[in-house]
Amino acid sequence: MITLKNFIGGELCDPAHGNYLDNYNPSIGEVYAQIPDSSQEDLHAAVNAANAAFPMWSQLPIGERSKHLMKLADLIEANLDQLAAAESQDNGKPVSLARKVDIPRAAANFRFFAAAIVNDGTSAHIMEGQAVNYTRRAPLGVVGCISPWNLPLYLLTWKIAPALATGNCVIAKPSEVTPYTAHLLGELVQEAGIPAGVLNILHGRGAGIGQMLVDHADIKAISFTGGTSTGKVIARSAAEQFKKVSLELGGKNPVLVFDDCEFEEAVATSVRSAFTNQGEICLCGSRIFVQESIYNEFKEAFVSKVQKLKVGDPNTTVDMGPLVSREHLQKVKNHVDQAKKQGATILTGGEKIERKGYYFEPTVIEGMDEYCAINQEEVFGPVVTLVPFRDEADAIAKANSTVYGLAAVIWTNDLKCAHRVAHQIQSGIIWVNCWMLRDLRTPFGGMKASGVGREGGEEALRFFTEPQNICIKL
Ligand code: TXE
Repeated sequence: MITLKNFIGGELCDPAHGNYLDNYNPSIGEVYAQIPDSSQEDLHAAVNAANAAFPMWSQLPIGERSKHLMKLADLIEANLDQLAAAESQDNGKPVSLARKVDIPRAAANFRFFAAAIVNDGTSAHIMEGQAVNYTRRAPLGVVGCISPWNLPLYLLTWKIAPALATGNCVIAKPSEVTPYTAHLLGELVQEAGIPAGVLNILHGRGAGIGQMLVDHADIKAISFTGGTSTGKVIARSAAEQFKKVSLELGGKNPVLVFDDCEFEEAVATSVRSAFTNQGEICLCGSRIFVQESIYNEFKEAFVSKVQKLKVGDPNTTVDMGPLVSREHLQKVKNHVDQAKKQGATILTGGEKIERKGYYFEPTVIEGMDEYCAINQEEVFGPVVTLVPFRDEADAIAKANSTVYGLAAVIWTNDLKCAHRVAHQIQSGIIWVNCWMLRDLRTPFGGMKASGVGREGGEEALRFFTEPQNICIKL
């Protein structure tokens, strides 16, 4: 049994009250670790450490801050094997995916923002003959970063990296469902020689330590990724103190397949965009709309590919591991059962896999219109629907028919159609003839119930700083 620790003031420490939560390995459904159930005392210690570190960290020359973060990126890469194994054990994702995507991306997050700050400038507005205005961008102080369980280290570092790079000190709260790599990150921060108190990591429940973090008066901003309903609670709490919030929430992303697309590529990538990471990525395309003229052909090719997906022990060569938790497995099953009751046709899958652990079959559903629950509610699992559409206008209406607006995929060889459709889809991210092709400089985030604000590149550097205009009379 592993006992994880909080990371406060540069030290790995036990929770003040000595309370712990069970942490499960989803591939076997057994407890393998105890994690701190942190309390106000732990939060106070972390806030004190962060406040004490802030003057030094925020005034460090940017070249020095950048070097610290580069060192951390190097250490993440050097510990790829251990981190990937931990991520897979904690979350259930195939270890091959963690090695290829999660851990390299965590290193890339630090490297990207470490480079960004040394290349960043600021703006000046000159009033000829009268005055010069320049914009100073100051760090906010101590900020909170709260992350979910689906891409644990990837998303935690996506927040921590820009926050630290811009000179803030951070209190991070990883998901209580997948805390292991955050614990290991604390060890690497020590090894990298990042000054004590600059990054603090508190484990525990969302409604417990998570909410305390949001409510603490010394926390100047909250960057959150997670469920839409949690986002609402956080936005409400933060509004009381006029705290800055960045919210990356759920999605119900449409994939539009036009009849002039590269067929094979559209089929293969749509399988990947539906089932990568067991469908537990906010960017997964869970509603596939296919033009009537190629609907049957697409369905046949798609289902046949899905049936070849290998599901099993994430330590072996598989396409999908187990879902993250027993509760989540049940939630996914309930969504599918409800769709069945409402008349859905299950083209493949639809059931739990009878074995130890939380496995669910890759599932393809048809026969439900865009307003049915299965096409409206975020399932966040290996479940995708197929729906035919008539023409461009119909495709756009169907794509926009949910409260969400995170990502969309368009498959067509008609460039004009791609632009026209992209401009009318209410989504923060549009991929044309590709999926998950990420450039860290681009704005990342959603419209409508998928979020508030954007992460990535300049957007993140702006979020974690306060602009101050300084006007000097000539
Ligand atoms: O998310 P939560 P969960 C969706 C997906 C999933 C659902 C719930 O549909 O089924 O959300 O997942 C912390 N104050 N996404 O339960 O609860 C919590 O401890 C402060 C979409 O994991 O939103 C965790 O660290 N913090 C998503 C983080 O918030 C609170 C990724 C996310 O937990 C808190 C994951 C509170 N009151 C799930 N309550 C995406 N868009 O990527 C919880 N937390």
